[in-house]
Amino acid sequence: MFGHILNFKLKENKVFINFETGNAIIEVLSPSIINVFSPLKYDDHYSKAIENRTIEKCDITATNSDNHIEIKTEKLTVKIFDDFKVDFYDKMGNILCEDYRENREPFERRGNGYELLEKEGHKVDSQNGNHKIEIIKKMLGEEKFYGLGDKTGPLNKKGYGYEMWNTDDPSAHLESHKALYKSIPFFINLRKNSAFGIFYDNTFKTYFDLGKENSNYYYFGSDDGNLDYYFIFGPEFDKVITRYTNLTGKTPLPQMWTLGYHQCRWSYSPENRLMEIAENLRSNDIPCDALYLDIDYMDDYRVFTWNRNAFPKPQEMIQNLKKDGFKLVTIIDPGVKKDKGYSVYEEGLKNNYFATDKDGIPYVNAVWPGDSLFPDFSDSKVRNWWGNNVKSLMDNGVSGIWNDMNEPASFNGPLPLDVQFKNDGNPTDHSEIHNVYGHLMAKATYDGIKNSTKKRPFVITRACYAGTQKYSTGWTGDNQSLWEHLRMSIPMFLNLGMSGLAFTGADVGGFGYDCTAELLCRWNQVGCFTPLFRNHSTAQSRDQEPWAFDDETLNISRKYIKLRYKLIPYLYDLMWKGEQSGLPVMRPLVLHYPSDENTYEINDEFLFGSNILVAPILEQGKKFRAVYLPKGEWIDYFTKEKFEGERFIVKEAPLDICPIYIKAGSVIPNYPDQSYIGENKIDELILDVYPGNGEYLHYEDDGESFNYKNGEYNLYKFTTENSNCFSINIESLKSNYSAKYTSFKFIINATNATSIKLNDEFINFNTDGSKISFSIPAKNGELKILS
Ligand code: MIG
Repeated sequence: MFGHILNFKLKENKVFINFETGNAIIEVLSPSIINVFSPLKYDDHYSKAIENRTIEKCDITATNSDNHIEIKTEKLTVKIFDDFKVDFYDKMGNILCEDYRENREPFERRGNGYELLEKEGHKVDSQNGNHKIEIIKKMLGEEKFYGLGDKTGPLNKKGYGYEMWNTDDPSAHLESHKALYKSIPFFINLRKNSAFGIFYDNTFKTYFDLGKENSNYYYFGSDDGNLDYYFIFGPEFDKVITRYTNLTGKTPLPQMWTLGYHQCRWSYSPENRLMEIAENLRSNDIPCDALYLDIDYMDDYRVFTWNRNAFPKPQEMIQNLKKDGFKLVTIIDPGVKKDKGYSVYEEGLKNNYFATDKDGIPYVNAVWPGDSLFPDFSDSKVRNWWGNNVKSLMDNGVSGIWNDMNEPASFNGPLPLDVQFKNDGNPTDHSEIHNVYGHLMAKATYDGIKNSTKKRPFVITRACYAGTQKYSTGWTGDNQSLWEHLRMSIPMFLNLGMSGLAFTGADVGGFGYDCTAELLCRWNQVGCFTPLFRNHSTAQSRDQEPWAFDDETLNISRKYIKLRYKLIPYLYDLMWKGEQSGLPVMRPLVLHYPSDENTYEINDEFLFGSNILVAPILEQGKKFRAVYLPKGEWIDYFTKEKFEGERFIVKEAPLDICPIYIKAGSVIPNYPDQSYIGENKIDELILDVYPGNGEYLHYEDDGESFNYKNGEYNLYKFTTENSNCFSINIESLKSNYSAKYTSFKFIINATNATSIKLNDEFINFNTDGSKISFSIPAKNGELKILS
């Protein structure tokens, strides 16, 4: 590619290299993060994913070896050869990642009748062509690949090829789909207990092939943009995610209510239908925090308007819903109806806020409102304007915004690649903006909500790029009421989580097609552990609310929605911890057990944090399944049976049972029953304890404001130890939020006690089968369970 190395120079944290026909920069962002860059299109990064490019000061050397340049940090050695071949070694000299020196050699597709097949309507997969930028890495053996956002198919992406081009494909999502709504060009490579990640920060259409066309190498590439990727070393698996999110941002702590159950449908309209849903939720004793308005609440699909026939007094209606504990979330599409006199259109037009064709004429395509214009979210002025429009909805009392159709989707064919965007002074076209269109719309929405409410914004978006997690949650788009889609959602969530998006969810029950009673039961059992827990379905599909089938379905749905509410403080803790670590809520087993090969390909189980393992039933009629338990002792959540890990067990799971296991040594904070978050002030925190050795941090704050950023929160540490007797140490690490718990109610599972001491004084307790329980003031102390 670049010819011979001519010379190089180390300046601060960068090594500038001149080749015969190109130049490059190797930049050390930290001892474990190296940026490999060549300004093929632009002189700088202009990253849409990385907002705070922080450089960690560290020791760097760059020396000339006979045929290469050698750059060393405390953790890595990077060797750069002629033709800009780059190899990475750990400090012991083990190869981690090596550029492939041969040419690509794709397998051959044999057979005739290519045209006929296509004519007959078959999708014929063509070979990925050659690309202007191609980074080809040698397959060293035993690699597993994870990440890449919302791609379909199994957890481990080895042997598959994908594209990054945000796509709204209304057909049923299959393993063969190359792209869906999100483009997150980041993957993790795990080999022999040593992991690294690669983030290819390029927003043009991008290709990933992880050993599909040839098992000797894997590659990524694109036809435009810069050569710009980050090598992110672990070697620990979880550190790769932490470091990737140090670059692209963490999923922030949300308002607590957003973690409740959400009920949605296309569409709850008019107002009395919405109110009927609200009443049904309460009368059926289904806890719920959020209701949604899909596109029909608008006046003829004009964004930021209300259909006053269906919703005559939105503000009053929203206030009434709030009295009953419901928040309202409204959908917003990017397309602005081309319509004289409509203020959003007129204002956008006057200020040149819309994307244009090459002649500067606003580009028109059809979406729900008919002919529409597309806001140029690449421009900060437009984002501010959009944010102010969002503010008008928030001022009406709306609590969150749901961004749809922001790939962007369009009815009259896709937006041409030469549609023009202003891009804050670096004008460019759709080929560069497409994959960040939804990302930038989410940013505009986040900022608009934050400015108007001063609370933690709640945004849901369909299209994403790397880093969208800073602004928005993501849902997986138009799935269908198919068992296959329930099954597929699990590796999808896990890979999204490893790609930085900790707050995701799928339409529970399935969007397209008609749900069945059994499918809804099993889907709620998964939804219970999905950070975004929203039941949603399309227009014309059968009703899919928990009461829409029969009593059994209602009871089972209620059981798991209530379990979710019980686990809210645990989930909230995970979000708070995730804001620092970047670790997702739903985790593949490999994330915590990367040296256990049995975990590498588990597609149908996941960890909810590190303490809870969920092994849902994902097939119709199935009443049992094999469950893999990793190292350690695990306790069946419902039966309290104990199991030693590192083995498979068979678990019976009638329709009302989702197999759940708690790691010994866990302290799981629980809330009492509530119909919505904040219904009651929680004075007594319940601590569900599973004896063993462990440590747990519990976080408490006001659940909505940014005051926690100024230290207004409480932090409790629970340390459990199982030696002579089982003991729990309670320690307050921080105590700056004043409305705090007054007492702790401990439930200690799978334990017998003759007596219990708190700081050496005997206390009263109840015994119930193999469980004991007692309440104590919420203070520091040492508990001893004596048996
Ligand atoms: O063309 O707003 O994915 O959740 O209900 C369909 C109507 C547009 C697609 C979204 C879906 C939403 C629907 N939307």
